[in-house]
Amino acid sequence: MIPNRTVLTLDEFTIQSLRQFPHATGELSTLLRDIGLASKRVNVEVNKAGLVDILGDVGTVNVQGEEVKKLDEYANNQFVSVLQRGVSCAGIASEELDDFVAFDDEVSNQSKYVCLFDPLDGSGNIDVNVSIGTIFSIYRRISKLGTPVVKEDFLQKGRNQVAAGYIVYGSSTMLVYATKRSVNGFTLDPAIGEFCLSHPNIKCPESGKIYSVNHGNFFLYDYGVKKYIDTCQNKRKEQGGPYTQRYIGSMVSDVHRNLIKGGIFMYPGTTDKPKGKLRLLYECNPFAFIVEVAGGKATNGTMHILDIEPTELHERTPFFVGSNKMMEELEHCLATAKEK
Ligand code: AHM
Ligand code: MG
Repeated sequence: MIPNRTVLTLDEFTIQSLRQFPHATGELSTLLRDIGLASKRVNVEVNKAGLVDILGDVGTVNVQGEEVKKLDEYANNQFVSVLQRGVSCAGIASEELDDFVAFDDEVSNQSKYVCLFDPLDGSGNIDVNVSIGTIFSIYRRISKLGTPVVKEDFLQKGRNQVAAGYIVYGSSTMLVYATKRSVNGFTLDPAIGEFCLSHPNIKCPESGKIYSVNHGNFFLYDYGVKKYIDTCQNKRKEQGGPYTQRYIGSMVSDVHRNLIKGGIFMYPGTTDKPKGKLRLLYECNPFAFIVEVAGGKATNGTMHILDIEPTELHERTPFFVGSNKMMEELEHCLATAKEK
């Protein structure tokens, strides 16, 4: 059988989208192409992870106080160098780096975008061959064109994102990205080394039956979260229950599945870590943007993630994201819960 080669590649798709905006410069398309290129390089290494001596810890500790795996470092370097060599990014901030990096050369200073990313999320899963991912977020800089970018360019609220996306290195490799208009998914065709449009115009189902949370932390959650988990487990059959618990421990895969099938993903605060584990800028904002464009919702339990004004590059936040109806149920539990 001759495979269907008429599907749009990522480049073709972004260029075609440009045609609807005669004044667009194409800078965002170029930036997405660069991200696609870096992710293809990372993908090659991820696929070899079991074969070559790339597993294990580099031995250093990242700014979050966690051990850095070799592949994290490789992924980070790929994204930084591809974007730095490109012409569409003025600077980056990464979960793996203490501070943002202003590319600060004549060409980069003329770029209007900055990019924030988690180069390899869920890296604790590398050694055991479980899906991992890259998450990215793109903003228009607020500092003056022609100058090096500054911290304020990165500390914007999520609502200002121009685009956001993720790559999941799973049973196949997929790149999903959202602009304000739509969310589209592209699967890597290894035969031609291109991301091909496989999931056009992704919509998050209004409701679902999957809830994703680290149950091990159950007794450390607030009463409202416990109550919601209880609700998921006690749904009657005629209400579609009990809901199914699915938690990979790789947020990219967990949220990707729930986005396609309908569901809710939660990383609440715990008694010892009231702000939870996930980073607002590198993990929560991009997913909040993607899921909201797809029709779902994301909050920190009290407000929209996208409305939080960040104060630090590496700040964390409790995170709840998913299908509208499930989010409504969660919000009801949080609002009516009395601490017990
Ligand atoms: P990482 O950025 O160090 O990989 O951590 C983020 C990951 C998420 O992908 C996942 O949802 C979460 O950590 C799982 O954490 P836990 O093991 O505490 O449930
Ligand atoms: Mg991460």
